Amino acid sequence: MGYLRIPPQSTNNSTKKKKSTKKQKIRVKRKIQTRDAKLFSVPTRMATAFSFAQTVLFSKTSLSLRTNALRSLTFCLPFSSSSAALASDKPHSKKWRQPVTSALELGGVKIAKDDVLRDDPTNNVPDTIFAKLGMQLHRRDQHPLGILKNAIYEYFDTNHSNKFDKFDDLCPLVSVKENFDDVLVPADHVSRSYNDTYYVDSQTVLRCHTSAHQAELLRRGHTHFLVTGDVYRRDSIDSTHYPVFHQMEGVRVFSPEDWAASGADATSYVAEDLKKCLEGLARHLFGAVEMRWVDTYFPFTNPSFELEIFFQEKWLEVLGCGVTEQEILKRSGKTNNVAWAFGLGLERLAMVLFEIPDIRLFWSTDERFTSQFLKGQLGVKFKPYSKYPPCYKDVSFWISESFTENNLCEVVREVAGDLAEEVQLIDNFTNKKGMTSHCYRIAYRSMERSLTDEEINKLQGTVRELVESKLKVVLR
Ligand code: FA5
Ligand code: MG
Repeated sequence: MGYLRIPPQSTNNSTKKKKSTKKQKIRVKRKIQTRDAKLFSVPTRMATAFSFAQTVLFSKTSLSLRTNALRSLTFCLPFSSSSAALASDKPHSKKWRQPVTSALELGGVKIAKDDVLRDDPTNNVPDTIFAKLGMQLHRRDQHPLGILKNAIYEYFDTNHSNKFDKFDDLCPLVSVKENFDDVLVPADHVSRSYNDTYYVDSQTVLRCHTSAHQAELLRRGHTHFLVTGDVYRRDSIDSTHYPVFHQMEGVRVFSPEDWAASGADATSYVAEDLKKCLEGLARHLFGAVEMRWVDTYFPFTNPSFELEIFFQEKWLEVLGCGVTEQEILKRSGKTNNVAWAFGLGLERLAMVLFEIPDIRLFWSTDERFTSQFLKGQLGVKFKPYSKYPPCYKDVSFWISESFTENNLCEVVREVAGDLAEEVQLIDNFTNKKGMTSHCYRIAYRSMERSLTDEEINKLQGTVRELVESKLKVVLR
């Protein structure tokens, strides 16, 4: 247990230094804007900080669309996940969508593409997202996410004598009730907006967190469980944010006899157990790594915490957790119990564990990536096979009232797919007439090949057109 680490400034070279100062300035704003900070949580960065000073060595090889959140995703036909296939130079509109062949079968119900990409005014799911539905990276034993999931299972099985029930194929299409109401997300909470969540129709969403399954599993009588799955969010573009990522939810329900002998009140007992459990998990996975707890807010837990790990010269948020709100337990008939819950960001943990520098890599089908990971092998560090040069393009415009950064990122992703590496606000001012101008820098970079000028110019041209037509902004 220790000290609050202040991330050092980059000192590599003068160009870098200049860039990082600028970045830092912007990052303050972005931190406020990014989903991590705003979706469910509002971190109060006043946390207890700690680090694992000693290295602990572990040897380990070593649809009805709207029905039941527990419907499982039984199989899916293979979709192409290559960025080239996802990149489109056509505008973002249902008419222009690239055909994604095939259908899914979810919990025994066939889901056609049109069931998810509906002609409903509330539908904001693009093709690129539909193409990821059912990929289930977390169920592949040779994929970093599958390897990580299995390692976490191993930790819980060992420390809790196989008590945790595991679910990893629950359908990602859930009702608004399951995703939000059942976990007490207020009616006016930002996470419910079309700007932040993918809606299939006004009552159905692509789950934006695995907490969507908490209430139903509790109602079904589960008291110890882990739910792993793909989750979907409209979000910013950078190396640690992707619109589809994976979470693992953990819930443990305690009974009065669990805390009675401790002398502590139930909430403190459970909060302490939660932190110990997650610190133990971190040691199991990482051995020595610098971490800190941050107090935060979630609608479904109180108190609430986030765990951050120092990675690539920054604090990286890897999970949210807390003591479950009593109302959630009450609704599932557990009036005498207290529980903890957590939601791990699997990509974030895997990035630290395998030293994977960019979240897009998890979707790579390039053999140079996939061949580096083997079932059960946690100790592997990813060896970058190449670094192709990025290409930066700026776009400036007068924003409209309805402009949001997430909408811009959605346009960029639609056009450039995984070639979009980062979208960053680099200039922001308001003139005397009250008009606000934003300038965004888009970094294009392929992880697999060099991009040509012609290709980038074409992408940027399409981005500019769509930004103007779809986002109702005036290009400068
Ligand atoms: C949640 O989603 C809560 N449901 C977690 C929770 C569960 C809290 C149970 C309390 C009890 P949050 O929005 O902070 O919280 O996301 C959890 C983790 O998902 C983050 O810590 C981060 O590791 C990861 N994450 C969030 N957004 C992204 C993204 N766009 N790309 C990759 N990982 C992300
Ligand atoms: Mg968060």
